Amino acid sequence: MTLPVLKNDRFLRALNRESVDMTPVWMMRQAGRYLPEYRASRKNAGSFMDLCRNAEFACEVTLQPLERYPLDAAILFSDILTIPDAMGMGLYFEAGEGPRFERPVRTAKDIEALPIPGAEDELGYVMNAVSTIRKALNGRVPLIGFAGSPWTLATYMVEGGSSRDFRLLKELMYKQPEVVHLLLDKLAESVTSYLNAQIKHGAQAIQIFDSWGGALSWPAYREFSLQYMQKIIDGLIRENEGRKVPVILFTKGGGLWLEDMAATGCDALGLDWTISMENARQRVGDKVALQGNMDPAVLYGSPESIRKEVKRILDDFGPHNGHVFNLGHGITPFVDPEHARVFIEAVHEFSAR
Ligand code: 1CP
Repeated sequence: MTLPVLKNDRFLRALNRESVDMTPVWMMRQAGRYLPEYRASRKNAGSFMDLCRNAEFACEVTLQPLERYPLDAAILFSDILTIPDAMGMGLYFEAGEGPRFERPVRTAKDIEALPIPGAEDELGYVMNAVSTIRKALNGRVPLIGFAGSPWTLATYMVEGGSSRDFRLLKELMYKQPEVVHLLLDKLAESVTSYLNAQIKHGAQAIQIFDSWGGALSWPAYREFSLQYMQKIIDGLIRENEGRKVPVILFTKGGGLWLEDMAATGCDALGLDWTISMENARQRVGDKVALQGNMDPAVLYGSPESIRKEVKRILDDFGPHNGHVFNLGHGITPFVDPEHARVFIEAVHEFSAR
């Protein structure tokens, strides 16, 4: 089967630090609860995991933000917790409380018993979604595949759900580091095969979400998060369909560690809003592209204040190649969809060469 040519490739070009006609933009969590059409699809599907497990529904919600806005990339609709779910941990969502696991893992015995899930078997529904979305996109924009970092997945698996302080995982890390390494090793292997399967099914770029790596000390970040993301990057398929498959590494709160993140061989770093784009570019801009970095809370402001902040960030990055505009973390359910439009259109308007 011959694939349609990519009509808009400025996202992939920017990740390769090539010239673009305007700065590409997408939003983390762009398909989600701030969109009324998403809430309707979720109701039709029955639950969040039903949306993920059904390729037609996953495709429908992936495309919803692209129907509304001139976004430059689509991101697979799924979740980072599909892997621990496929390991048999019993993922469920309590209304308004986020993800939970029926059987958290807290001992060496628990962790030894965890299987490495088959990317084409237990996780085959995700690959189905990737193929279905890629086909429906028909070359409109590139499709991003993703996974959580081993450290970030481990926080949910040990704590049993979301956490503020990661007390149980950190306690285990300082008392029995070898047990945590056993878990992270299994996760790195699972994530690598999962991401490679996404690439084979049509993902054209990959983002690794290390949402909670920033909660670690500098040495602990290297030992318990970065090391395992490095392993994943070393094992990923880097070229497919005759084109490079860029890898974006996003550690929220990782601004102090950019040099080491860039040394992993990734193609781009995702930045949160705590760092200046200019500073980040001077430190690592000859090695990797940069993605970011507007505070999602700016979208609560007025259209004028949103436009002003977009302009500031573009100026902060300056007239160089290698910028993908994004929020510094996911868009929240409370954002007015019209404000997301103002944001996306302002990026294109102010950056048009
Ligand atoms: O409808 C609902 O109530 C479910 C809300 C929801 C959604 C829309 C969850 C549960 N996951 C998702 C989709 C999702 N999750 C995507 C889809 C693609 C897109 O971006 O449009 C992606 C990339 C994720 C990734 C994800 N899930 C992360 C990493 C990114 C981040 O925000 O830091 C994390 C930490 C999760 C766990 C998770 N799943 C769902 C929620 C509400 C959470 C976060 C819980 C927490 O804050 O601890």
